[in-house]
Amino acid sequence: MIKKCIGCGYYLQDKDKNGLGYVPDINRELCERCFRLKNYGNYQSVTLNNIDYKKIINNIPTTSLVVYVVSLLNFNLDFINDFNNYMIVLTKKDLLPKTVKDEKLLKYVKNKVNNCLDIEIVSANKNYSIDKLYNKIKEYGKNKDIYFVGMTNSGKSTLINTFIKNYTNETPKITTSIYPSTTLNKINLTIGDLKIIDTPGLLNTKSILNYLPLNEIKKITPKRELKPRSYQIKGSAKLLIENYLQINIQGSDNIVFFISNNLNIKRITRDNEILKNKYKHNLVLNSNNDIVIDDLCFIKFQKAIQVEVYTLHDINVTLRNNLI
Ligand SMILES: Nc1nc2c(ncn2[C@@H]2O[C@H](COP(=O)(O)OP(=O)(O)O)[C@@H](O)[C@H]2O)c(=O)[nH]1
Ligand SMILES: [Mg+2]
Repeated sequence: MIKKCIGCGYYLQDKDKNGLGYVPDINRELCERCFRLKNYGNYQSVTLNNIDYKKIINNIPTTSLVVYVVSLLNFNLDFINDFNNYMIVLTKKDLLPKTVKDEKLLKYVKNKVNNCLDIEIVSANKNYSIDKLYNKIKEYGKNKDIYFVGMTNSGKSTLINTFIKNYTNETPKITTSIYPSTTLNKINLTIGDLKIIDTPGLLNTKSILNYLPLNEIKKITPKRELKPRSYQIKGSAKLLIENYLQINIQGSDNIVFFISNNLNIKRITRDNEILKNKYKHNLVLNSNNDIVIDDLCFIKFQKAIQVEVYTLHDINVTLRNNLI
Protein backbone atom coordinates (compact mmCIF):
# COMPACT_ATOMS: atom_id res chain seq x y z
CA MET A 1 0.00 0.00 0.00
CA ILE A 2 1.25 3.51 -0.77
CA LYS A 3 1.69 5.40 2.48
CA LYS A 4 0.69 9.00 2.98
CA CYS A 5 2.49 11.57 5.13
CA ILE A 6 0.52 12.01 8.35
CA GLY A 7 1.33 15.73 8.36
CA CYS A 8 0.27 16.89 4.88
CA GLY A 9 -1.39 13.86 3.26
CA TYR A 10 1.09 13.68 0.33
CA TYR A 11 2.22 10.24 -0.90
CA LEU A 12 5.54 9.27 0.73
CA GLN A 13 8.50 8.44 -1.56
CA ASP A 14 12.25 7.92 -1.03
CA LYS A 15 13.47 8.48 -4.61
CA ASP A 16 13.35 12.20 -5.35
CA LYS A 17 14.99 14.37 -2.68
CA ASN A 18 13.49 17.56 -4.04
CA GLY A 19 10.06 16.11 -4.70
CA LEU A 20 7.04 16.35 -2.42
CA GLY A 21 6.52 13.50 0.02
CA TYR A 22 10.24 12.71 0.18
CA VAL A 23 11.48 10.69 3.19
CA PRO A 24 15.02 9.33 3.58
CA ASP A 25 13.53 6.23 5.21
CA ILE A 26 10.22 4.98 3.79
CA ASN A 27 9.23 3.61 7.20
CA ARG A 28 8.85 7.11 8.58
CA GLU A 29 5.40 8.62 8.78
CA LEU A 30 6.28 12.30 8.28
CA CYS A 31 7.76 13.72 5.03
CA GLU A 32 10.89 15.90 5.14
CA ARG A 33 8.93 19.03 4.32
CA CYS A 34 6.56 18.55 7.28
CA PHE A 35 9.46 17.50 9.51
CA ARG A 36 11.34 20.72 8.77
CA LEU A 37 8.24 22.86 9.11
CA LYS A 38 7.29 21.32 12.46
CA ASN A 39 10.72 21.26 13.99
CA TYR A 40 12.52 24.25 12.51
CA GLY A 41 9.74 26.42 11.07
CA ASN A 42 11.35 26.05 7.61
CA TYR A 43 8.75 26.33 4.91
CA GLN A 44 9.22 24.87 1.46
CA SER A 45 6.65 26.61 -0.69
CA VAL A 46 4.38 24.64 -2.96
CA THR A 47 2.01 25.88 -5.56
CA LEU A 48 -1.07 23.77 -5.49
CA ASN A 49 -3.64 24.61 -8.07
CA ASN A 50 -7.29 25.11 -7.45
CA ILE A 51 -8.19 22.64 -10.21
CA ASP A 52 -6.89 19.79 -8.04
CA TYR A 53 -8.74 21.12 -5.02
CA LYS A 54 -11.97 21.52 -6.98
CA LYS A 55 -11.61 17.86 -7.99
CA ILE A 56 -11.44 16.85 -4.33
CA ILE A 57 -14.47 19.01 -3.57
CA ASN A 58 -16.49 17.73 -6.53
CA ASN A 59 -15.83 14.14 -5.50
CA ILE A 60 -17.24 14.58 -2.00
CA PRO A 61 -20.16 12.12 -1.85
CA THR A 62 -23.48 13.91 -1.33
CA THR A 63 -24.11 11.67 1.69
CA SER A 64 -21.22 13.34 3.55
CA LEU A 65 -21.30 16.18 6.03
CA VAL A 66 -19.25 19.19 4.95
CA VAL A 67 -17.75 21.36 7.68
CA TYR A 68 -16.96 24.64 5.95
CA VAL A 69 -14.26 26.42 7.94
CA VAL A 70 -14.02 30.21 7.65
CA SER A 71 -11.39 32.39 9.28
CA LEU A 72 -13.02 35.34 11.00
CA LEU A 73 -10.16 37.47 9.71
CA ASN A 74 -11.14 36.80 6.10
CA PHE A 75 -14.76 35.90 6.12
CA ASN A 76 -14.38 34.28 2.74
CA LEU A 77 -17.60 32.44 1.83
CA ASP A 78 -16.92 32.46 -1.91
CA PHE A 79 -17.60 28.85 -2.79
CA ILE A 80 -20.03 27.93 -0.05
CA ASN A 81 -22.85 27.42 -2.52
CA ASP A 82 -21.10 24.37 -3.98
CA PHE A 83 -22.41 22.33 -1.04
CA ASN A 84 -25.70 20.87 0.15
CA ASN A 85 -25.25 19.19 3.48
CA TYR A 86 -22.96 21.62 5.27
CA MET A 87 -22.40 23.54 8.45
CA ILE A 88 -20.21 26.61 8.87
CA VAL A 89 -17.49 27.09 11.47
CA LEU A 90 -16.22 30.62 11.99
CA THR A 91 -12.85 30.22 13.65
CA LYS A 92 -9.98 32.33 15.08
CA LYS A 93 -12.48 34.18 17.27
CA ASP A 94 -9.59 35.00 19.64
CA LEU A 95 -8.18 37.41 17.03
CA LEU A 96 -11.24 39.65 16.80
CA PRO A 97 -11.65 42.40 19.40
CA LYS A 98 -13.71 41.21 22.37
CA THR A 99 -16.27 43.92 21.67
CA VAL A 100 -17.44 42.06 18.56
CA LYS A 101 -20.68 40.32 19.35
CA ASP A 102 -21.38 36.80 18.09
CA GLU A 103 -24.91 37.84 17.09
CA LYS A 104 -23.59 40.34 14.58
CA LEU A 105 -21.28 37.77 12.99
CA LEU A 106 -24.06 35.21 12.79
CA LYS A 107 -26.46 37.68 11.24
CA TYR A 108 -23.87 38.62 8.63
CA VAL A 109 -23.34 35.00 7.60
CA LYS A 110 -27.03 34.08 7.66
CA ASN A 111 -27.68 36.83 5.13
CA LYS A 112 -25.09 35.37 2.77
CA VAL A 113 -25.91 31.68 2.73
CA ASN A 114 -28.86 29.39 2.43
CA ASN A 115 -29.59 25.79 3.45
CA CYS A 116 -26.87 25.81 6.06
CA LEU A 117 -27.41 23.23 8.82
CA ASP A 118 -25.78 25.33 11.52
CA ILE A 119 -23.16 27.99 12.24
CA GLU A 120 -20.72 27.83 15.13
CA ILE A 121 -18.16 30.44 16.27
CA VAL A 122 -14.98 28.99 17.80
CA SER A 123 -11.33 29.50 18.56
CA ALA A 124 -9.10 26.45 18.28
CA ASN A 125 -6.24 28.29 19.97
CA LYS A 126 -8.30 29.25 23.02
CA ASN A 127 -10.47 26.12 23.00
CA TYR A 128 -13.52 28.36 22.81
CA SER A 129 -16.80 26.52 22.00
CA ILE A 130 -14.92 23.46 20.78
CA ASP A 131 -17.07 21.04 22.83
CA LYS A 132 -20.20 22.59 21.40
CA LEU A 133 -18.87 22.29 17.86
CA TYR A 134 -17.75 18.70 18.40
CA ASN A 135 -21.21 17.73 19.67
CA LYS A 136 -22.89 19.33 16.68
CA ILE A 137 -20.56 17.55 14.27
CA LYS A 138 -21.35 14.30 16.07
CA GLU A 139 -25.04 14.98 15.62
CA TYR A 140 -24.98 16.01 11.93
CA GLY A 141 -22.14 13.69 10.92
CA LYS A 142 -23.35 10.47 12.49
CA ASN A 143 -22.38 7.53 10.24
CA LYS A 144 -21.20 9.98 7.59
CA ASP A 145 -17.87 10.99 6.12
CA ILE A 146 -17.09 14.42 7.54
CA TYR A 147 -15.11 16.65 5.19
CA PHE A 148 -13.36 19.79 6.44
CA VAL A 149 -13.21 22.28 3.56
CA GLY A 150 -12.63 26.00 3.05
CA MET A 151 -9.89 28.39 2.01
CA THR A 152 -6.30 27.40 2.68
CA ASN A 153 -5.11 28.84 6.02
CA SER A 154 -8.65 29.13 7.37
CA GLY A 155 -7.73 26.82 10.27
CA LYS A 156 -9.09 23.41 9.22
CA SER A 157 -6.11 21.29 10.27
CA THR A 158 -5.72 23.17 13.56
CA LEU A 159 -9.36 22.44 14.42
CA ILE A 160 -8.96 18.74 13.69
CA ASN A 161 -5.76 18.65 15.77
CA THR A 162 -7.70 20.27 18.61
CA PHE A 163 -10.31 17.50 18.38
CA ILE A 164 -7.52 14.89 18.51
CA LYS A 165 -6.01 16.61 21.55
CA ASN A 166 -9.34 16.97 23.37
CA TYR A 167 -11.11 13.73 22.54
CA THR A 168 -8.46 11.03 21.97
CA ASN A 169 -5.31 9.78 23.68
CA GLU A 170 -3.27 10.48 20.57
CA THR A 171 -0.94 13.36 19.80
CA PRO A 172 -2.18 15.76 17.12
CA LYS A 173 -0.07 15.19 14.04
CA ILE A 174 -1.44 17.20 11.14
CA THR A 175 1.03 19.89 10.06
CA THR A 176 -0.31 23.43 10.41
CA SER A 177 1.39 26.73 9.62
CA ILE A 178 0.82 30.38 8.87
CA TYR A 179 1.69 29.73 5.21
CA PRO A 180 -0.83 28.73 2.53
CA SER A 181 -0.76 25.17 1.14
CA THR A 182 0.47 23.32 4.21
CA THR A 183 -1.94 20.41 3.79
CA LEU A 184 -1.34 18.86 0.36
CA ASN A 185 -3.88 16.09 0.02
CA LYS A 186 -6.84 14.50 1.76
CA ILE A 187 -6.02 13.14 5.23
CA ASN A 188 -8.39 10.50 6.65
CA LEU A 189 -8.68 10.22 10.41
CA THR A 190 -10.87 8.56 12.97
CA ILE A 191 -11.71 10.54 16.08
CA GLY A 192 -13.96 8.59 18.43
CA ASP A 193 -16.81 7.40 16.19
CA LEU A 194 -16.21 10.14 13.68
CA LYS A 195 -14.69 9.68 10.24
CA ILE A 196 -12.99 12.96 9.49
CA ILE A 197 -11.27 14.00 6.26
CA ASP A 198 -9.00 17.04 6.19
CA THR A 199 -8.46 18.72 2.81
CA PRO A 200 -5.89 21.22 1.48
CA GLY A 201 -8.22 24.18 0.92
CA LEU A 202 -8.82 26.61 -1.88
CA LEU A 203 -6.02 29.04 -2.66
CA ASN A 204 -6.96 32.71 -2.90
CA THR A 205 -4.99 33.84 -5.93
CA LYS A 206 -5.75 37.48 -5.10
CA SER A 207 -4.30 37.31 -1.60
CA ILE A 208 -1.25 39.31 -0.58
CA LEU A 209 0.13 36.07 0.93
CA ASN A 210 1.06 34.91 -2.57
CA TYR A 211 3.44 37.84 -3.02
CA LEU A 212 5.23 38.24 0.29
CA PRO A 213 8.43 36.60 1.52
CA LEU A 214 8.06 34.39 4.60
CA ASN A 215 9.25 36.98 7.13
CA GLU A 216 6.65 39.45 5.84
CA ILE A 217 3.91 36.80 6.04
CA LYS A 218 4.83 36.44 9.70
CA LYS A 219 4.58 40.17 10.15
CA ILE A 220 1.13 40.61 8.63
CA THR A 221 -0.37 37.57 10.42
CA PRO A 222 -1.86 38.68 13.75
CA LYS A 223 -1.01 36.53 16.73
CA ARG A 224 -3.29 38.07 19.28
CA GLU A 225 -6.47 40.10 19.52
CA LEU A 226 -6.54 42.92 16.98
CA LYS A 227 -6.53 46.36 18.52
CA PRO A 228 -8.76 48.69 16.53
CA ARG A 229 -6.75 51.69 15.29
CA SER A 230 -8.83 54.83 14.63
CA TYR A 231 -8.03 57.73 12.33
CA GLN A 232 -10.01 60.94 12.24
CA ILE A 233 -10.14 62.20 8.65
CA LYS A 234 -11.04 65.87 8.07
CA GLY A 235 -11.64 66.79 4.43
CA SER A 236 -9.01 64.49 2.98
CA ALA A 237 -6.09 62.31 3.95
CA LYS A 238 -3.50 59.91 2.60
CA LEU A 239 -2.47 56.92 4.69
CA LEU A 240 0.46 54.61 3.97
CA ILE A 241 0.55 51.08 5.38
CA GLU A 242 4.13 49.77 5.29
CA ASN A 243 5.03 49.80 1.61
CA TYR A 244 2.07 47.64 0.53
CA LEU A 245 -0.82 50.01 0.52
CA GLN A 246 -1.77 53.64 0.19
CA ILE A 247 -5.28 54.88 0.91
CA ASN A 248 -6.48 58.28 -0.31
CA ILE A 249 -9.71 59.47 1.25
CA GLN A 250 -11.82 62.43 0.11
CA GLY A 251 -14.24 63.49 2.85
CA SER A 252 -14.51 63.40 6.62
CA ASP A 253 -14.96 60.26 8.65
CA ASN A 254 -13.68 58.34 11.61
CA ILE A 255 -12.18 55.17 10.16
CA VAL A 256 -10.96 52.14 12.06
CA PHE A 257 -8.27 49.68 10.94
CA PHE A 258 -8.32 46.03 11.96
CA ILE A 259 -4.81 44.96 11.06
CA SER A 260 -1.83 43.17 12.61
CA ASN A 261 -0.40 45.27 15.44
CA ASN A 262 3.05 44.84 13.86
CA LEU A 263 2.22 46.95 10.83
CA ASN A 264 2.95 50.62 10.61
CA ILE A 265 0.31 53.09 9.40
CA LYS A 266 1.31 56.68 8.78
CA ARG A 267 -0.21 59.84 7.42
CA ILE A 268 1.58 61.17 4.35
CA THR A 269 1.21 64.36 2.35
CA ARG A 270 2.55 63.20 -1.04
CA ASP A 271 1.69 60.06 -3.00
CA ASN A 272 4.12 57.20 -2.62
CA GLU A 273 6.09 57.13 -5.88
CA ILE A 274 6.15 53.35 -6.24
CA LEU A 275 2.58 52.60 -5.25
CA LYS A 276 1.18 55.37 -7.41
CA ASN A 277 2.21 53.45 -10.53
CA LYS A 278 1.01 50.03 -9.43
CA TYR A 279 -2.58 48.85 -8.87
CA LYS A 280 -5.31 51.41 -8.32
CA HIS A 281 -8.74 50.59 -6.90
CA ASN A 282 -11.50 53.22 -6.97
CA LEU A 283 -14.14 52.57 -4.35
CA VAL A 284 -17.47 54.31 -3.79
CA LEU A 285 -18.62 53.50 -0.29
CA ASN A 286 -22.15 53.58 1.09
CA SER A 287 -22.52 54.56 4.70
CA ASN A 288 -21.35 51.71 6.94
CA ASN A 289 -19.01 49.85 4.58
CA ASP A 290 -15.81 47.98 5.30
CA ILE A 291 -12.95 47.90 2.84
CA VAL A 292 -11.57 44.37 2.92
CA ILE A 293 -8.07 43.45 1.78
CA ASP A 294 -7.82 39.67 1.92
CA ASP A 295 -5.38 38.32 4.52
CA LEU A 296 -4.14 41.83 5.36
CA CYS A 297 -6.85 43.91 6.99
CA PHE A 298 -10.31 45.37 6.98
CA ILE A 299 -11.09 49.02 7.48
CA LYS A 300 -14.36 50.25 8.87
CA PHE A 301 -15.87 53.43 7.36
CA GLN A 302 -19.08 55.06 8.51
CA LYS A 303 -19.84 57.69 5.88
CA ALA A 304 -20.69 57.45 2.20
CA ILE A 305 -17.35 58.49 0.80
CA GLN A 306 -14.92 58.00 -2.10
CA VAL A 307 -11.69 56.18 -1.52
CA GLU A 308 -8.72 55.30 -3.71
CA VAL A 309 -6.59 52.36 -2.70
CA TYR A 310 -3.17 51.76 -4.28
CA THR A 311 -1.61 48.34 -3.85
CA LEU A 312 1.82 47.03 -4.67
CA HIS A 313 0.45 43.70 -5.91
CA ASP A 314 -2.54 42.48 -7.90
CA ILE A 315 -4.75 41.71 -4.89
CA ASN A 316 -8.44 41.89 -3.96
CA VAL A 317 -9.77 45.12 -2.51
CA THR A 318 -13.51 44.77 -1.91
CA LEU A 319 -16.42 46.26 0.00
CA ARG A 320 -18.85 44.66 2.41
CA ASN A 321 -21.30 45.87 5.04
CA ASN A 322 -19.64 46.72 8.36
CA LEU A 323 -18.86 43.57 10.25
CA ILE A 324 -18.32 45.31 13.55
N1 LIG B 1 -5.21 32.87 16.56
C1 LIG B 1 -5.64 31.74 16.00
N2 LIG B 1 -4.95 31.18 15.00
C2 LIG B 1 -5.42 30.03 14.45
C3 LIG B 1 -6.59 29.39 14.93
N3 LIG B 1 -6.79 28.29 14.18
C4 LIG B 1 -5.75 28.23 13.30
N4 LIG B 1 -4.93 29.28 13.47
C5 LIG B 1 -3.70 29.59 12.71
O1 LIG B 1 -4.01 29.75 11.34
C6 LIG B 1 -2.96 29.25 10.52
C7 LIG B 1 -3.51 28.28 9.50
O2 LIG B 1 -4.01 27.15 10.17
P1 LIG B 1 -4.12 25.72 9.47
O3 LIG B 1 -4.84 24.83 10.42
O4 LIG B 1 -2.79 25.26 8.95
O5 LIG B 1 -5.08 26.10 8.24
P2 LIG B 1 -5.64 25.15 7.06
O6 LIG B 1 -4.83 25.51 5.85
O7 LIG B 1 -7.07 25.54 6.89
O8 LIG B 1 -5.47 23.75 7.50
C8 LIG B 1 -1.94 28.62 11.49
O9 LIG B 1 -0.91 29.56 11.71
C9 LIG B 1 -2.74 28.41 12.76
O10 LIG B 1 -1.96 28.45 13.92
C10 LIG B 1 -7.31 30.01 16.01
O11 LIG B 1 -8.35 29.55 16.49
N5 LIG B 1 -6.79 31.19 16.51
MG1 LIG C 1 -4.44 22.29 6.59
